[in-house]
Amino acid sequence: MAGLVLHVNAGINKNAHKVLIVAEIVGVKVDLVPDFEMGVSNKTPEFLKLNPLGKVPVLETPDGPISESNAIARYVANLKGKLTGSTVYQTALVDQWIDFATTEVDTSLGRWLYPRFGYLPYAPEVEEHAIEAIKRAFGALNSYLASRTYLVGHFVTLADVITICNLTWGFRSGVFSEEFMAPFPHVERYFWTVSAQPAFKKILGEIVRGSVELPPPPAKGQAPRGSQTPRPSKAKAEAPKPKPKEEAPPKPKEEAPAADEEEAPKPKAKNPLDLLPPSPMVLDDWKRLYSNTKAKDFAEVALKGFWDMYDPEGYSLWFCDYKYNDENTVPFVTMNKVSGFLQRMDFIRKYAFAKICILGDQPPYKIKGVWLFRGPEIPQQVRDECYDLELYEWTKADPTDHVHKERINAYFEEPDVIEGEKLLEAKCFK
Ligand SMILES: N[C@@H](CCC(=O)N[C@@H](CS)C(=O)NCC(=O)O)C(=O)O
Repeated sequence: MAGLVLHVNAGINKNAHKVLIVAEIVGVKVDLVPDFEMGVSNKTPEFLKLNPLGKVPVLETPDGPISESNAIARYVANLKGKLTGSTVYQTALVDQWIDFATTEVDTSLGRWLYPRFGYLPYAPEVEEHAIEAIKRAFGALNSYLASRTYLVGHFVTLADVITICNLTWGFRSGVFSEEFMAPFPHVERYFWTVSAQPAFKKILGEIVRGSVELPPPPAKGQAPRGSQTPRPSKAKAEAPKPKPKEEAPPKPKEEAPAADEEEAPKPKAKNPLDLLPPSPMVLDDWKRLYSNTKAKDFAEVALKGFWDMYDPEGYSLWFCDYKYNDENTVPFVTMNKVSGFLQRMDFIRKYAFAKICILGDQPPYKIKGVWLFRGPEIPQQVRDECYDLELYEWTKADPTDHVHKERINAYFEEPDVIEGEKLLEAKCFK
């Protein structure tokens, strides 16, 4: 068949993501219009012929255009006869959950978020009503998901794709905080497990939960938005609003930045860490040794190699201990926290190595780790850029201290038990 062309700038547009995830799962090729510019491309006479409303996404098909993201996603799924249920009843259930995700969740989430993003006027009573409506919807969804992995049957359906996409901005923005989601653990688990599946991850990227609720915009007559203090989540009272690119708000009225625009490299200034006196230790050599050493040889080869090459003048080692371990009651949520932290440290990868361990055989799980940084201190840019630092207790390690050295060795080597606690998971930053 002739090609399918999607008019949208897919960047962070959840409606485009619905279509692209379905295309990925069922194996249908969907091309994006190159250089689509929101506010320009969707206002041309040619575009208005495809959708007189001037809204995206629109899919051009050999039979004609289709608008409305749910309908487009359903069309792509139907091309392969997949994802929409295998019996009349299942098909109805898929439709039921799509309507639920659209009318019971998405509409209310929009009323909650869009005033905060500045796209709609703010009215406290509208927000209050929207939050109550989401709680009611989540209450029902939570009971339903208590014994289920997916919304319909035992596999992903179109209902899951649309529901996950509709939920993403609640998590990315932080309004679906751990505190807000606490009464809905099955919705929480459903979101993180389904969104981590390969087709979802490929299109949505790594989702990081915003840890600070966005400030409510001022009602009429109040101080302007910039003068308001963000409302922090309970667990991280001091944490400033995180800045990862993925957490930019969606732009319903204008163009979402294209993926390539978002990733455009900034002009490179000299990193202050490059101005430190040269060190004989080459971090990449250690990272290679770490990665290439077999587990059985780890102590004799990798650990010995590390201490042989470690340069205490040019590098420093730091223990980090999570301050709020009592929050870590669900293993995968705890792991997501660590993944988010390491993701936010990506910019320092060239100058750092770390091993973070999740310990314990029952909740609350402990997060402990060790960082190796270029230079004698935790780099200032890390202190400035990564709000996670405040969530950890930092102690400079003294490798001449036997206890410190053994602790570092254990984190690097990952034995089954560390400091008397079962090692649940270890994550390496290299
Ligand atoms: N219900 C529509 C919503 C489409 C929509 O609101 N699109 C926004 C971008 S996310 C848009 O095109 N806005 C431009 C405008 O309002 O002029 C769908 O699911 O596709």
